[in-house]
Amino acid sequence: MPHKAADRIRNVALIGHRGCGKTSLHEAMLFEAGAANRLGTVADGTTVSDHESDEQEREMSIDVSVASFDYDGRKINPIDTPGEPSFVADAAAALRVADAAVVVVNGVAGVEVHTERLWGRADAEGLARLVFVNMLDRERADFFAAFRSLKSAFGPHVVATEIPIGSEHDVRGVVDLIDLKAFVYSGAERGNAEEVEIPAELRAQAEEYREKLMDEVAENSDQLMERYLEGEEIDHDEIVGVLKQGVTAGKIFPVTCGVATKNLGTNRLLNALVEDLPSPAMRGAVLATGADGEAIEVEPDEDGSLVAYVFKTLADPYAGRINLFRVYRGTLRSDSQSMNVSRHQKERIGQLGQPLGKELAPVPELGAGDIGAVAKLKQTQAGDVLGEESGEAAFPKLDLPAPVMAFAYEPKSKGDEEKAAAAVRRLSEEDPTLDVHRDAQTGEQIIAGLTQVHVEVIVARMKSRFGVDIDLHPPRVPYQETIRGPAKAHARYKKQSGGRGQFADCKIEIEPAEDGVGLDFVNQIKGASIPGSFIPAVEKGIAEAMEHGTVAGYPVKDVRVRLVDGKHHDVDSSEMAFKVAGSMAFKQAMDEAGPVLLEPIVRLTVSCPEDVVGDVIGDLNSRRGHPLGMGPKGAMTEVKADVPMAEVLDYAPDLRSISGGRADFSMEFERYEEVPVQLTEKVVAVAQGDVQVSA
Ligand SMILES: Nc1nc2c(ncn2[C@@H]2O[C@H](COP(=O)(O)OP(=O)(O)O)[C@@H](O)[C@H]2O)c(=O)[nH]1
Ligand SMILES: [Mg+2]
Repeated sequence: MPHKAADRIRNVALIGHRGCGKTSLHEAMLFEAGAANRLGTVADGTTVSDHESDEQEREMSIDVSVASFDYDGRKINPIDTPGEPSFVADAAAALRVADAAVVVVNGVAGVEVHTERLWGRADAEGLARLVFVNMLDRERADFFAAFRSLKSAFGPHVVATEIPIGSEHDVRGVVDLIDLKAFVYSGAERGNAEEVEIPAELRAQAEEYREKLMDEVAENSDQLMERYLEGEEIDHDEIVGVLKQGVTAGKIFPVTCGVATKNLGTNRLLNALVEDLPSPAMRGAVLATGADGEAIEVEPDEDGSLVAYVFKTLADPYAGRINLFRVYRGTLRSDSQSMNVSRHQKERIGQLGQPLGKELAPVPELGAGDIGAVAKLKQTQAGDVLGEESGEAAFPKLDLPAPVMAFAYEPKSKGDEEKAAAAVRRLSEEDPTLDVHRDAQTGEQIIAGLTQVHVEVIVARMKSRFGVDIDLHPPRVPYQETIRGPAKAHARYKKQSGGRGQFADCKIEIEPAEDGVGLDFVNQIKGASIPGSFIPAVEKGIAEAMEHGTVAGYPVKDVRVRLVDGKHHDVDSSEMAFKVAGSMAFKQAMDEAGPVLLEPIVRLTVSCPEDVVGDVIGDLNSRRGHPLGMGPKGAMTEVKADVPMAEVLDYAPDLRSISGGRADFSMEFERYEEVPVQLTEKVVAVAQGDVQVSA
């Protein structure tokens, strides 16, 4: 079996806010295309995509999931992604390897917070986007309201290619605006669509929306525009051809609709993937970095030298490590030799697989543009590139939030320490937003993730996959320190205790630097007051001093340090001495430079029933929260606020009791802010061990 050519493939990531129906739509596409022989449901835990036991229990996607199938002579690789922000790494990875995104929108709520966030990520990756307005059968679902929310969020080039027939429990089908044809659906079986006349009451509306569609399409071709304005009939293939060019260029965003759980509109979505979205060949070259750091273009040429990018690593306790990858250039073959060009390690490629959820069907080869899986590579992990020695290429790192929710942990049974450490290490291979380390100050083992849910999922996986039970301690707030003004310091380190002495002397000036800089070290030594070979030691001493600030021992961020002068001794000076002097000078200067404590602020989005909004906001105010506004979100009200992380470390049970369990929330790290003075003293006291924190 030869591989599919790059012009016959569609790689599409399903993205959207949690619960908008991505997994259900993924399932319906597989079912309609004949790749799954029943229509599984999220409630029963029977979908191809959510195959992990914890995904089924939580009724929520956690890992990216790929399924490949043939449809209309194409190979379609739809990638289901988690909408929950705790697992954004997988959504980001999917968007990296897709050529287009299917943006799924809840027909009741319209555009939600993470619809916008993920749209932005798709935009940054330069992807074509097509929208599917789902859940039109639900009470209060309104296609046109959702469509308006899409236009107001994403601009005038969002354009309907379909409108629904009927609404809420009475939704029956769709009108295709390109061909002006109507389809109704009965039951959820495969092939449930039947073409009918456009219902009389929808004719005028269909004409109106078709005109809007044609205006947008014509924008993308002068030649078509001219003929369209002259009133000429434009045929299907021509409209679709121009539409696809516009979609590929990110200049037009078609909106389709349906009901995933009733397989309503899925056949038309499959056709839209083929007709409206680009193949890897049409998308063309992607940008990467060459061996010498130069920008290179990687063309989807199946005969070129291999470039395959690994976008997800799964730590399966039985099958070992499984890597999901996309071939960008060349052809990867089963049972071949390859090279991990990111780590400069040879890799033996065993059996390649074509994924369908957790199943891998063996395939002999995968060509440029295609997506597949391979088990048991020795060194390779997500982010790495497989290639040939000659064809080195690297892709930019994914832009992911920092793991700020840090918990210390301990195994429940003594003696399980090694096992626990091995389990978290394996799980952190799967997840670039997980940080596991030993705290240098306290010696505790730390698991840090994006949110509490994120860390809870990891703890549950340690138990279910690796058989280790751990206890989490209350999370600790990752405070930081910085300075607010300039200062100077002069430090001399001198020891004369018989034998060879120690001598180093340096003068520094410090000042606040821009956000995200960390340490900006500037060497302004003129002449040889400090020999060049000792300068790195001074910088190292300063960097070490910055690991523990003078306010409460937290890491110091964003300081510019100029080394302006110093002295040395021909015999007694050493790197060691200059490191100590650098560190002493920094501590002195920091004390004089208006040092402050910074705390992380999270953005909290609470979705709750109207009648508890007052209580929710009152409670957030008492947590030093800064309300950002509220508004209706479908049947619920959404409240947003920026709140210090220290005040919401254990928010879930409190929100549950305020709302009687009817509210939901998510939080994401937003920025660092100065801790109010009266609270700084408390944090300092705790950090110095004078006060015990109670859980
Ligand atoms: N009524 C209705 N329910 C749906 C539809 N699509 C999904 N659901 C339900 O909505 C819930 C969330 O769906 P899911 O596919 O897990 O959403 P995801 O988080 O985007 O993957 C599940 O209980 C689905 O059964 C739909 O079109 N209509
Ligand atoms: Mg899902």
